[in-house]
Amino acid sequence: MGAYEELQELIINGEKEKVAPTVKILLDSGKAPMDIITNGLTAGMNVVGTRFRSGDMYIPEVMLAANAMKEGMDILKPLVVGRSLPFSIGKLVMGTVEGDIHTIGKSIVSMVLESSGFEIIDLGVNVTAAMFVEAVKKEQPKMLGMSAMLTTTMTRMKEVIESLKEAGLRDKIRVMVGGAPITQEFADSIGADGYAPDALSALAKAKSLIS
Ligand code: B1M
Repeated sequence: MGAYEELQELIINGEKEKVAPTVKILLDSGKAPMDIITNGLTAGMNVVGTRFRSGDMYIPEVMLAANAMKEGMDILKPLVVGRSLPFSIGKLVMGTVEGDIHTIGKSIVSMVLESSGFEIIDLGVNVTAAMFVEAVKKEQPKMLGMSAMLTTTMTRMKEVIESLKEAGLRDKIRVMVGGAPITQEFADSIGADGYAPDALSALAKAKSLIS
């Protein structure tokens, strides 16, 4: 089994205690932290998603997988974000929308943007439209990023954009959306400025939106 496959298996099986030693072996062998996140942790979580959808895995197993993923992220995040530039190229308020507690994708996007010089105000998960609006008023960011992982919560994004309009803030910031069920067509339909399918595209999109 290849080095990344071994880490994927640990995520799939939720073997949290073996994740840290395996990540350290990969780092020692010269693998880049972002490659370990993408080819090991995220690739494993994608298999979990497929098995969950087909009924081969259940919620408790998915939670174990998420905990195992967090174990790896705790080691790798400081290594990626540690390369942060000593200045901010733009402030971005980020959160997962109301009713949605999926945190992993949002955190990876935040981490990649932060490592490239963005200042991230992460509001966490289950963030209401009022909380987003309040944060935009207080922080005055260049951008707002919203993540949604459920078809039942993606509609909240439109509510947030409407609330920004009502508060007279919409034309002051750029809005980027993402998450598994989100598409470019959906982003256009709710009046978002940008959509990205993954963390690296989110970085490119964020840079182009604020330039
Ligand atoms: Co949930 N879940 N889950 N879950 N879960 C999904 C999303 C699902 C697709 C699984 C499936 O059926 N195959 C499905 C949604 C179906 C749908 O709506 N059509 C689902 C369901 C149904 C549910 C529950 C309703 C299950 C239940 O209770 N019956 C429940 C809902 C809870 C809630 O939020 N209210 C639930 C719960 C959970 C857990 C708590 C067990 C756990 C979350 C743990 C945590 O986050 N702390 C969980 C997990 C882990 C998943 C899957 C398996 C993996 C998600 C993940 O972390 N992926 C997921 C299946 C899947 O996505 N294939 C699933 C890895 C991550 C790196 O990718 O999040 O896509 P992702 O992020 C990517 C991109 O999307 C993008 O970049 C990221 C990095 O590359 N991106 C952005 C994300 N946000 C962005 C923002 C941007 C730009 C890009 O700009 C701002």
